[in-house]
Amino acid sequence: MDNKITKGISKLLSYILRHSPETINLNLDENGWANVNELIAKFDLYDKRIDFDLLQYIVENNDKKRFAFNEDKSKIRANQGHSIAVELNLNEAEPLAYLYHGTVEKFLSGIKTQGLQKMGRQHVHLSADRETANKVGGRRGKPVILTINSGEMHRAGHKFYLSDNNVWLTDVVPVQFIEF
Ligand code: HQG
Repeated sequence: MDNKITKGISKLLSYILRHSPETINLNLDENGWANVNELIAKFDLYDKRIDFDLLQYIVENNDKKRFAFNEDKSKIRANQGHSIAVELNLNEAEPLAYLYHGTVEKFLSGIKTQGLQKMGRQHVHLSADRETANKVGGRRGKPVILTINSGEMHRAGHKFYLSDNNVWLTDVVPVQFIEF
């Protein structure tokens, strides 16, 4: 399967399933699930269409496992990253002592005054290793990696969640838990 085509479709799917289902008049339930047949029928963006095989290929091969089917593959959703309000029933989990956040220089002054905020998303996104954080920060320019004292944060009562595709999520990271 052509990588460029699947990457383009995957980006559009992220947009639809995380941010803007109304663009194609798609219904999501309160847990973020879309009906697969409805999605296939309504998906028509920039002359791009999808069928079940392509959708299945993307779910299975997406580099960050961004999407998941339900058991009988009649429904699909994004595993994390939503800006629209959906209840993902995320698994609460105890983090390792340190997690990482990749960002860029221009955001540091804001982060130093307000800590890490969820900005447009439902959670602050953290990575288990520096390499992943480096990629996340690299989307915006030269990456700056912040080390989060997640063990200490957890002991202080902050909740952490681990998404099905292994992204660590939390509501806010107060500045005292960030090593710059
Ligand atoms: C920054 C991608 C100023 C924060 C990635 C980040 C990730 C602040 C940006 C996932 C701030 C928000 C999420 C503050 C945070 N002042 N700037 N107080 N607090 N920021 O995209 O973590 O490919 O919402 O540092 O791989 O970059 O879409 O978050 O730079 O997992 O699956 O505000 O998105 O995954 O940006 O990325 P985002 P993120 P996907």
